[in-house]
Amino acid sequence: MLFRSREAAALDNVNIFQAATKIVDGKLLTNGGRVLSVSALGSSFSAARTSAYAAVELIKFKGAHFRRDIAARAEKAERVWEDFVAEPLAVVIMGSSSDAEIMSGADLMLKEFDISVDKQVISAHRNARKLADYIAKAEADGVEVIIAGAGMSAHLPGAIAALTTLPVIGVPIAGAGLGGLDALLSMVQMPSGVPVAVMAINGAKNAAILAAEILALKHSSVKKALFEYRTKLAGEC
Ligand code: AIR
Repeated sequence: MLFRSREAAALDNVNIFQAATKIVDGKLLTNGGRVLSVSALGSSFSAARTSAYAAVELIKFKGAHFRRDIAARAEKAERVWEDFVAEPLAVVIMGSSSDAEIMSGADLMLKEFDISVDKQVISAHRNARKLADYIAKAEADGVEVIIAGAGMSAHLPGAIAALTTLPVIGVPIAGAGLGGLDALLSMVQMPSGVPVAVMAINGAKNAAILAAEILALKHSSVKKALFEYRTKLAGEC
């Protein structure tokens, strides 16, 4: 009677209600108006809406028409809300605001992979207590990887690694004087048992890519973004 309506009703989490119709002499009659309601469950508005409209697209009958904008506003609001509440998966910490320009390379790359990130300026030497408190909170909030950039006697990533078992990626920043070699050696020579993954001097972008590779083990959207990035890279050379 209603083309593929059984198939539509069989979709996961979809219910179809028929109303304002009656069968007379084997024919389905209506006075017009709404004759079917399709509802769907989902883990988000967006998922529910996609399921409901997948069912709607299957149902065909003469004179059928339907609204295409149901829950569209809720879906849009949900996207805004998701951006707002997204807990950071990664944090970028730098020893000084003078490191910000170099470390913005990490920020840009994390954005390209759509990874939510928190940024902090905390010096391991100037405010060790604040660093310890922040790392404890980040860990409790579900952060999964930490990028730390610092120059000179750059103990920031090592100090963070001492406070957590989360993976720590260090970025030695080139400062005046020793050109970053000081920071590189400070970071890379960690004692056995407390590693830091150290990037090249000023290698903030690679730090973000490595962070993405760690996150991609669990987060399929990051894995997809990384794959797309690598494909683009290959096309450029
Ligand atoms: N730094 C800050 N606290 C400890 C260290 N190692 C580093 C910063 C920055 C450099 O010292 O990461 O690269 C100079 O910092 P500032 O604030 O003097 O410009």
